[in-house]
Amino acid sequence: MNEHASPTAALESLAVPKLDRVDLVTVKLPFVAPFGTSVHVWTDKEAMLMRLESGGVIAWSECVSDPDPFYFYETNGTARHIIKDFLLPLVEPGTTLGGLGERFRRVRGHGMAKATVENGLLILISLQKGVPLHALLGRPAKKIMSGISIGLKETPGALLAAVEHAVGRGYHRVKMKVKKGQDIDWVRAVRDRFPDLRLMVDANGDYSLADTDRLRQLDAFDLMMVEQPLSYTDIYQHSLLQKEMKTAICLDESIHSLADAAAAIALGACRIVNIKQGRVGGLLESMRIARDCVDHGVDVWSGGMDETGIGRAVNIHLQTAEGFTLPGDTSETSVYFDEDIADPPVVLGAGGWIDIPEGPGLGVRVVADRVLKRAISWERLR
Ligand code: OSB
Ligand code: MG
Repeated sequence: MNEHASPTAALESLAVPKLDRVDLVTVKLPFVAPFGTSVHVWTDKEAMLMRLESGGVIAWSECVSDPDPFYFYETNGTARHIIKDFLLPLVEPGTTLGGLGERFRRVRGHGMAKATVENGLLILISLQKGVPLHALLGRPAKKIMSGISIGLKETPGALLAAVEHAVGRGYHRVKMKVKKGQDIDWVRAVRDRFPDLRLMVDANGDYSLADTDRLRQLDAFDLMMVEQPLSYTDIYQHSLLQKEMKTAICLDESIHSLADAAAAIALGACRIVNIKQGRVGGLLESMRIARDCVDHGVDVWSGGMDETGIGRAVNIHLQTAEGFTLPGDTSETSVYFDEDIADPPVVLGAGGWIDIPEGPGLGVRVVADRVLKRAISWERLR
Protein backbone atom coordinates (compact mmCIF):
# COMPACT_ATOMS: atom_id res chain seq x y z
CA MET A 1 0.00 0.00 0.00
CA ASN A 2 1.56 3.33 -0.94
CA GLU A 3 1.54 6.41 1.30
CA HIS A 4 -1.15 8.05 -0.72
CA ALA A 5 -3.58 5.16 -0.36
CA SER A 6 -4.36 5.66 3.31
CA PRO A 7 -3.39 8.30 5.87
CA THR A 8 -4.53 5.98 8.67
CA ALA A 9 -2.99 2.58 7.80
CA ALA A 10 -0.27 2.78 10.49
CA LEU A 11 -2.80 3.91 13.09
CA GLU A 12 -5.18 1.09 12.22
CA SER A 13 -2.47 -1.46 13.06
CA LEU A 14 -1.89 -0.12 16.61
CA ALA A 15 -2.84 -2.55 19.37
CA VAL A 16 -5.56 -1.61 21.85
CA PRO A 17 -3.96 -1.50 25.34
CA LYS A 18 -5.40 -3.41 28.29
CA LEU A 19 -7.61 -1.05 30.28
CA ASP A 20 -7.36 -1.39 34.06
CA ARG A 21 -10.04 1.15 34.82
CA VAL A 22 -12.55 3.29 32.88
CA ASP A 23 -14.62 6.19 34.24
CA LEU A 24 -17.08 8.69 32.80
CA VAL A 25 -16.89 12.06 34.55
CA THR A 26 -19.31 14.83 33.66
CA VAL A 27 -18.18 18.37 34.41
CA LYS A 28 -20.14 21.59 34.15
CA LEU A 29 -18.19 24.75 33.38
CA PRO A 30 -19.89 28.15 33.23
CA PHE A 31 -19.30 30.12 30.01
CA VAL A 32 -17.95 33.64 30.41
CA ALA A 33 -20.94 34.76 28.28
CA PRO A 34 -23.95 32.99 26.75
CA PHE A 35 -23.27 31.44 23.33
CA GLY A 36 -26.21 32.13 21.00
CA THR A 37 -26.98 30.26 17.78
CA SER A 38 -30.05 29.82 15.58
CA VAL A 39 -30.79 26.54 17.38
CA HIS A 40 -30.10 27.30 21.06
CA VAL A 41 -28.38 29.59 23.54
CA TRP A 42 -25.90 27.74 25.74
CA THR A 43 -24.81 29.28 29.06
CA ASP A 44 -22.40 26.58 30.15
CA LYS A 45 -20.48 23.56 28.91
CA GLU A 46 -21.62 20.25 30.30
CA ALA A 47 -18.89 17.92 29.06
CA MET A 48 -18.72 14.17 29.54
CA LEU A 49 -15.09 13.12 29.96
CA MET A 50 -13.67 9.62 29.72
CA ARG A 51 -10.79 8.62 31.99
CA LEU A 52 -8.78 5.58 30.91
CA GLU A 53 -6.19 3.97 33.16
CA SER A 54 -3.69 1.42 31.86
CA GLY A 55 -0.53 0.25 33.65
CA GLY A 56 -0.45 3.43 35.75
CA VAL A 57 -0.90 5.73 32.74
CA ILE A 58 -4.01 7.91 32.75
CA ALA A 59 -5.58 9.35 29.58
CA TRP A 60 -8.54 11.73 29.37
CA SER A 61 -10.79 12.22 26.35
CA GLU A 62 -13.89 14.38 25.90
CA CYS A 63 -17.23 13.59 24.33
CA VAL A 64 -18.28 16.62 22.26
CA SER A 65 -22.03 16.10 22.74
CA ASP A 66 -24.15 18.52 24.73
CA PRO A 67 -26.74 17.54 27.34
CA ASP A 68 -29.38 18.49 24.72
CA PRO A 69 -30.01 17.35 21.10
CA PHE A 70 -30.31 20.88 19.62
CA TYR A 71 -27.10 20.91 17.54
CA PHE A 72 -26.82 17.13 16.99
CA TYR A 73 -28.93 14.06 17.79
CA GLU A 74 -26.43 12.65 20.27
CA THR A 75 -26.55 13.86 23.86
CA ASN A 76 -24.38 13.17 26.89
CA GLY A 77 -27.10 10.72 27.89
CA THR A 78 -27.14 8.79 24.61
CA ALA A 79 -23.35 8.79 24.45
CA ARG A 80 -23.13 7.33 27.96
CA HIS A 81 -25.63 4.59 27.00
CA ILE A 82 -23.84 3.73 23.75
CA ILE A 83 -20.35 3.78 25.30
CA LYS A 84 -21.37 1.75 28.35
CA ASP A 85 -23.66 -0.81 26.75
CA PHE A 86 -22.25 -1.21 23.23
CA LEU A 87 -18.80 0.27 22.58
CA LEU A 88 -16.76 -0.39 25.69
CA PRO A 89 -17.60 -4.15 25.69
CA LEU A 90 -15.97 -4.28 22.22
CA VAL A 91 -12.69 -2.79 23.52
CA GLU A 92 -10.45 -5.76 24.23
CA PRO A 93 -6.66 -6.06 24.24
CA GLY A 94 -5.42 -7.95 21.19
CA THR A 95 -7.69 -5.97 18.89
CA THR A 96 -6.13 -3.33 16.66
CA LEU A 97 -7.60 0.15 16.29
CA GLY A 98 -8.58 -0.82 12.76
CA GLY A 99 -10.29 -3.94 14.06
CA LEU A 100 -12.04 -1.88 16.71
CA GLY A 101 -13.27 0.48 13.99
CA GLU A 102 -14.73 -2.54 12.19
CA ARG A 103 -16.47 -3.69 15.38
CA PHE A 104 -17.80 -0.18 16.00
CA ARG A 105 -19.34 -0.10 12.52
CA ARG A 106 -22.06 -2.49 13.70
CA VAL A 107 -23.28 0.33 15.95
CA ARG A 108 -25.01 2.68 13.53
CA GLY A 109 -24.25 6.36 13.97
CA HIS A 110 -23.30 7.72 17.41
CA GLY A 111 -20.02 9.12 16.14
CA MET A 112 -19.53 11.33 19.19
CA ALA A 113 -19.64 8.29 21.46
CA LYS A 114 -17.25 6.38 19.17
CA ALA A 115 -14.85 9.33 18.97
CA THR A 116 -14.68 9.54 22.77
CA VAL A 117 -13.43 5.95 22.96
CA GLU A 118 -11.15 6.05 19.91
CA ASN A 119 -9.59 9.39 20.89
CA GLY A 120 -9.09 8.14 24.45
CA LEU A 121 -7.23 5.08 23.16
CA LEU A 122 -5.06 7.17 20.81
CA ILE A 123 -4.21 9.58 23.61
CA LEU A 124 -3.42 6.65 25.93
CA ILE A 125 -1.18 4.98 23.33
CA SER A 126 0.68 8.23 22.67
CA LEU A 127 1.25 8.68 26.42
CA GLN A 128 2.50 5.10 26.73
CA LYS A 129 4.87 5.64 23.80
CA GLY A 130 5.93 9.01 25.23
CA VAL A 131 5.13 10.88 22.01
CA PRO A 132 2.82 13.81 21.26
CA LEU A 133 -0.55 12.83 19.74
CA HIS A 134 0.29 14.55 16.43
CA ALA A 135 3.44 12.40 16.15
CA LEU A 136 1.37 9.27 16.74
CA LEU A 137 -0.87 10.50 13.89
CA GLY A 138 2.31 10.58 11.80
CA ARG A 139 2.39 14.35 11.52
CA PRO A 140 5.13 16.86 12.38
CA ALA A 141 4.49 19.76 14.76
CA LYS A 142 3.51 23.09 13.26
CA LYS A 143 1.79 26.28 14.32
CA ILE A 144 -2.00 26.09 14.01
CA MET A 145 -4.23 28.78 12.53
CA SER A 146 -6.75 30.46 14.83
CA GLY A 147 -10.39 31.29 14.35
CA ILE A 148 -13.22 32.47 16.55
CA SER A 149 -16.94 31.75 16.45
CA ILE A 150 -18.98 34.74 17.60
CA GLY A 151 -22.49 33.90 18.77
CA LEU A 152 -25.68 35.82 18.01
CA LYS A 153 -25.70 39.11 19.92
CA GLU A 154 -28.52 41.27 21.24
CA THR A 155 -27.47 44.36 19.28
CA PRO A 156 -25.28 45.20 16.28
CA GLY A 157 -23.15 47.26 18.68
CA ALA A 158 -22.44 44.20 20.79
CA LEU A 159 -21.55 42.22 17.67
CA LEU A 160 -19.17 44.91 16.44
CA ALA A 161 -17.51 45.07 19.86
CA ALA A 162 -16.97 41.29 19.82
CA VAL A 163 -15.52 41.39 16.29
CA GLU A 164 -13.30 44.30 17.23
CA HIS A 165 -11.96 42.36 20.21
CA ALA A 166 -11.26 39.32 17.98
CA VAL A 167 -9.47 41.47 15.40
CA GLY A 168 -7.40 43.01 18.19
CA ARG A 169 -6.37 39.56 19.43
CA GLY A 170 -5.12 38.69 15.93
CA TYR A 171 -7.48 35.88 14.90
CA HIS A 172 -6.90 34.58 11.37
CA ARG A 173 -10.61 34.61 10.66
CA VAL A 174 -13.87 35.52 12.30
CA LYS A 175 -17.07 33.52 12.05
CA MET A 176 -20.36 35.10 13.03
CA LYS A 177 -23.54 33.18 13.69
CA VAL A 178 -26.58 34.24 11.66
CA LYS A 179 -30.24 33.29 11.59
CA LYS A 180 -33.20 34.26 9.43
CA GLY A 181 -33.80 38.00 9.98
CA GLN A 182 -30.52 38.50 11.85
CA ASP A 183 -28.25 38.23 8.85
CA ILE A 184 -27.82 40.64 5.92
CA ASP A 185 -27.83 43.91 7.89
CA TRP A 186 -25.63 42.42 10.62
CA VAL A 187 -23.08 41.09 8.13
CA ARG A 188 -23.09 44.43 6.31
CA ALA A 189 -22.37 46.27 9.57
CA VAL A 190 -19.35 44.04 10.23
CA ARG A 191 -18.10 44.21 6.65
CA ASP A 192 -18.41 48.02 6.50
CA ARG A 193 -16.34 48.35 9.65
CA PHE A 194 -13.76 45.63 8.75
CA PRO A 195 -13.36 45.65 4.96
CA ASP A 196 -10.35 43.28 4.88
CA LEU A 197 -11.36 40.84 7.60
CA ARG A 198 -11.47 37.15 6.70
CA LEU A 199 -15.13 36.72 7.61
CA MET A 200 -17.66 33.89 7.35
CA VAL A 201 -21.14 33.10 8.63
CA ASP A 202 -22.74 30.00 10.19
CA ALA A 203 -26.53 29.51 10.04
CA ASN A 204 -26.76 26.08 11.73
CA GLY A 205 -29.41 25.07 9.21
CA ASP A 206 -31.84 27.95 9.75
CA TYR A 207 -32.79 28.50 6.08
CA SER A 208 -34.62 26.63 3.34
CA LEU A 209 -34.39 26.82 -0.45
CA ALA A 210 -37.29 29.30 -0.31
CA ASP A 211 -34.74 31.73 1.18
CA THR A 212 -32.40 31.50 -1.82
CA ASP A 213 -32.86 35.17 -2.77
CA ARG A 214 -32.03 36.24 0.76
CA LEU A 215 -28.98 33.98 0.93
CA ARG A 216 -27.76 35.32 -2.41
CA GLN A 217 -27.55 38.77 -0.83
CA LEU A 218 -24.64 37.41 1.20
CA ASP A 219 -22.63 37.25 -2.04
CA ALA A 220 -22.07 41.01 -1.74
CA PHE A 221 -19.84 40.71 1.33
CA ASP A 222 -16.83 38.73 0.16
CA LEU A 223 -17.37 36.01 2.76
CA MET A 224 -14.99 33.05 2.94
CA MET A 225 -18.03 30.79 3.13
CA VAL A 226 -21.53 30.28 4.47
CA GLU A 227 -21.66 27.32 6.84
CA GLN A 228 -24.66 24.98 6.89
CA PRO A 229 -27.30 27.34 5.50
CA LEU A 230 -29.91 24.57 4.98
CA SER A 231 -31.21 21.69 7.08
CA TYR A 232 -28.92 19.54 9.22
CA THR A 233 -30.27 16.48 7.35
CA ASP A 234 -29.68 17.80 3.85
CA ILE A 235 -26.98 17.38 1.26
CA TYR A 236 -28.89 17.52 -2.05
CA GLN A 237 -30.60 20.89 -1.60
CA HIS A 238 -27.24 22.43 -0.72
CA SER A 239 -26.06 21.36 -4.19
CA LEU A 240 -28.94 23.34 -5.71
CA LEU A 241 -28.19 26.35 -3.53
CA GLN A 242 -24.45 26.23 -4.29
CA LYS A 243 -25.29 26.60 -8.01
CA GLU A 244 -27.20 29.81 -7.18
CA MET A 245 -24.54 31.34 -4.91
CA LYS A 246 -21.10 32.73 -5.56
CA THR A 247 -20.08 32.32 -1.90
CA ALA A 248 -18.69 28.89 -1.05
CA ILE A 249 -20.97 26.64 0.99
CA CYS A 250 -19.38 24.76 3.88
CA LEU A 251 -21.14 21.75 5.38
CA ASP A 252 -21.03 21.02 9.11
CA GLU A 253 -24.10 19.19 10.51
CA SER A 254 -24.73 17.23 7.27
CA ILE A 255 -21.39 15.40 7.32
CA HIS A 256 -21.19 12.39 9.65
CA SER A 257 -18.73 10.20 7.73
CA LEU A 258 -16.41 9.82 4.76
CA ALA A 259 -19.39 8.58 2.74
CA ASP A 260 -21.35 11.77 3.48
CA ALA A 261 -18.38 13.93 2.49
CA ALA A 262 -17.93 11.95 -0.73
CA ALA A 263 -21.62 12.36 -1.56
CA ALA A 264 -21.50 16.10 -0.86
CA ILE A 265 -18.43 16.52 -3.04
CA ALA A 266 -19.88 14.44 -5.88
CA LEU A 267 -23.08 16.49 -5.83
CA GLY A 268 -21.28 19.83 -5.60
CA ALA A 269 -23.14 20.53 -2.36
CA CYS A 270 -20.18 22.36 -0.81
CA ARG A 271 -16.72 23.66 -1.63
CA ILE A 272 -15.50 23.44 1.96
CA VAL A 273 -15.99 20.89 4.75
CA ASN A 274 -15.99 21.58 8.48
CA ILE A 275 -14.57 18.45 10.11
CA LYS A 276 -15.50 18.07 13.74
CA GLN A 277 -13.65 14.99 14.88
CA GLY A 278 -16.42 14.14 17.32
CA ARG A 279 -19.26 14.46 14.80
CA VAL A 280 -17.55 12.10 12.32
CA GLY A 281 -16.57 9.40 14.83
CA GLY A 282 -12.99 10.31 15.69
CA LEU A 283 -9.54 11.22 14.48
CA LEU A 284 -9.12 8.38 11.98
CA GLU A 285 -12.33 9.14 10.07
CA SER A 286 -11.40 12.86 10.22
CA MET A 287 -8.07 12.09 8.50
CA ARG A 288 -9.83 9.96 5.88
CA ILE A 289 -12.29 12.76 5.10
CA ALA A 290 -9.52 15.36 4.96
CA ARG A 291 -7.57 13.18 2.52
CA ASP A 292 -10.64 12.72 0.30
CA CYS A 293 -11.20 16.48 0.31
CA VAL A 294 -7.56 17.08 -0.69
CA ASP A 295 -8.00 14.62 -3.58
CA HIS A 296 -11.03 16.59 -4.79
CA GLY A 297 -9.75 20.14 -4.26
CA VAL A 298 -12.10 20.79 -1.35
CA ASP A 299 -10.81 22.88 1.56
CA VAL A 300 -11.11 21.62 5.13
CA TRP A 301 -10.99 23.14 8.57
CA SER A 302 -11.48 21.86 12.08
CA GLY A 303 -14.70 22.84 13.77
CA GLY A 304 -15.11 23.07 17.49
CA MET A 305 -17.78 22.26 20.05
CA ASP A 306 -16.68 24.84 22.60
CA GLU A 307 -14.76 22.04 24.23
CA THR A 308 -12.81 22.09 27.46
CA GLY A 309 -9.03 22.06 27.17
CA ILE A 310 -9.11 18.31 26.45
CA GLY A 311 -11.22 18.41 23.29
CA ARG A 312 -9.64 21.72 22.30
CA ALA A 313 -6.20 20.06 22.37
CA VAL A 314 -7.49 17.12 20.29
CA ASN A 315 -8.67 19.59 17.63
CA ILE A 316 -5.28 21.30 17.68
CA HIS A 317 -3.36 18.05 17.15
CA LEU A 318 -5.77 17.02 14.36
CA GLN A 319 -4.96 20.18 12.42
CA THR A 320 -1.44 18.96 11.79
CA ALA A 321 -3.04 16.41 9.42
CA GLU A 322 -2.98 16.78 5.66
CA GLY A 323 -5.83 18.85 4.22
CA PHE A 324 -6.53 21.31 7.04
CA THR A 325 -5.95 24.33 4.83
CA LEU A 326 -8.23 26.90 6.45
CA PRO A 327 -8.37 28.45 9.93
CA GLY A 328 -10.84 26.54 12.11
CA ASP A 329 -12.92 27.23 15.19
CA THR A 330 -9.86 27.07 17.40
CA SER A 331 -9.98 30.00 19.75
CA GLU A 332 -8.42 30.99 23.04
CA THR A 333 -9.71 29.21 26.12
CA SER A 334 -10.69 32.60 27.59
CA VAL A 335 -13.37 33.03 24.90
CA TYR A 336 -15.39 30.40 26.78
CA PHE A 337 -13.97 29.86 30.28
CA ASP A 338 -12.42 31.84 33.10
CA GLU A 339 -10.95 28.62 34.42
CA ASP A 340 -10.64 25.47 32.33
CA ILE A 341 -10.01 21.99 33.73
CA ALA A 342 -6.78 21.61 31.73
CA ASP A 343 -3.51 23.55 31.68
CA PRO A 344 -2.03 25.35 29.91
CA PRO A 345 -4.94 27.28 28.33
CA VAL A 346 -4.94 27.99 24.60
CA VAL A 347 -3.53 31.48 23.99
CA LEU A 348 -2.79 33.11 20.64
CA GLY A 349 0.86 33.75 19.97
CA ALA A 350 2.48 36.26 17.62
CA GLY A 351 0.59 36.68 14.35
CA GLY A 352 -2.45 34.87 15.76
CA TRP A 353 -0.79 31.44 15.60
CA ILE A 354 -1.40 28.67 18.12
CA ASP A 355 1.41 26.42 19.37
CA ILE A 356 0.76 22.75 19.86
CA PRO A 357 1.01 22.02 23.58
CA GLU A 358 4.31 20.26 24.19
CA GLY A 359 4.81 16.81 25.63
CA PRO A 360 3.45 13.30 25.25
CA GLY A 361 -0.23 12.74 24.51
CA LEU A 362 -2.26 15.94 24.26
CA GLY A 363 0.45 17.94 26.02
CA VAL A 364 -2.10 19.40 28.42
CA ARG A 365 -2.43 18.45 32.09
CA VAL A 366 -5.89 17.71 33.45
CA VAL A 367 -6.02 19.41 36.85
CA ALA A 368 -7.59 16.98 39.33
CA ASP A 369 -8.80 19.67 41.77
CA ARG A 370 -10.62 21.50 39.02
CA VAL A 371 -12.25 18.33 37.69
CA LEU A 372 -13.43 17.52 41.23
CA LYS A 373 -14.70 21.07 41.71
CA ARG A 374 -16.68 20.97 38.43
CA ALA A 375 -17.83 17.32 38.45
CA ILE A 376 -21.58 16.74 38.51
CA SER A 377 -21.36 12.98 38.03
CA TRP A 378 -18.69 10.28 38.20
CA GLU A 379 -19.40 6.73 37.03
CA ARG A 380 -16.92 3.87 37.01
CA LEU A 381 -17.53 1.60 33.99
CA ARG A 382 -14.71 -0.89 34.38
O1 OSB B 1 -22.06 25.06 14.43
O2 OSB B 1 -19.95 25.17 14.55
C1 OSB B 1 -21.04 25.11 15.11
C2 OSB B 1 -20.53 25.34 18.90
C3 OSB B 1 -21.43 24.39 19.34
C4 OSB B 1 -22.22 23.74 18.43
C5 OSB B 1 -22.09 24.03 17.06
C6 OSB B 1 -21.18 24.95 16.60
C7 OSB B 1 -20.41 25.65 17.57
C8 OSB B 1 -19.50 26.74 17.22
C9 OSB B 1 -18.41 27.05 18.20
O3 OSB B 1 -19.64 27.45 16.26
C10 OSB B 1 -17.12 26.43 17.85
C11 OSB B 1 -16.08 26.60 18.93
O4 OSB B 1 -15.65 27.71 19.20
O5 OSB B 1 -15.65 25.59 19.51
MG1 MG C 1 -21.36 25.05 12.42
